[in-house]
Amino acid sequence: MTLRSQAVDPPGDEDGAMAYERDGFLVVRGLYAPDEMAEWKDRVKAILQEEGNLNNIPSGVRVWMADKLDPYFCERMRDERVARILTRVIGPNVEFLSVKAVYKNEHTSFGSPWHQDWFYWKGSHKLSVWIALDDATPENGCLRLIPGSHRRALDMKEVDDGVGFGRRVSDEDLKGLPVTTIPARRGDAIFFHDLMVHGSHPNTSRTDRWAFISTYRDASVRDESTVWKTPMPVSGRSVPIVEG
Ligand SMILES: O=C(O)CCC(=O)C(=O)O
Repeated sequence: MTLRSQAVDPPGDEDGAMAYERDGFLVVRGLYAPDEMAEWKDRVKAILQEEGNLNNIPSGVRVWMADKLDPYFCERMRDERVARILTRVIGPNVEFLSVKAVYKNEHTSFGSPWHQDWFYWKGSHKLSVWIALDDATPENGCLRLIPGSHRRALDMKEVDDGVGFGRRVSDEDLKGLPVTTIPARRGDAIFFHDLMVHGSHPNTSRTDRWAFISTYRDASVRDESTVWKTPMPVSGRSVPIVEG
């Protein structure tokens, strides 16, 4: 599998926002520098190690709410590079909600199953950014998604097999729909809608595949979701939080 080796500029305002609206996702190559991703990965590994969670979480997923996040990352989840794209796609008022590390390695080599994130939080629609901390390929578990699937909520099935993602879309419901696999270089970012049906390939490579997924919302829209109590501003102003 050949990956694009060169970072490309993010699409212009119109192109990026239109592609997101049409497809439900937007790939921005080289949003962050590869060296920086190595630093993020070292840092998040050290945090997980200190918590005792590095090899302890069977799903390989650890979530931090904005106010509980290491200040180093909190700053980077809201910096100019990402804010520039978020304000094009979401609008002038944006809040940062949370971030998760998703780590696939020899202990957590399964792919993330097909799901729509919205069922985990409901309320107003959110946008997440999947950031490659390692090069990601079909062999080591890169993201896959179904373009255009953000237009409707599908049936989610409750599943408990011990690896997280308790609400999933069944393969049956996806029959005949086009699947896009998105290999990524370290520092590439995939912006996607919370109704986007997505998952990842299993990691059969025995090498690491780490990603960060940060989540944002339009801060000018009332949100009935009770998941987030402490959003942080990225841009513009916010409506008061709805008490849950
Ligand atoms: O395996 C992955 O990186 C995808 C994780 C994912 O889809 C999620 O956490 O919502």
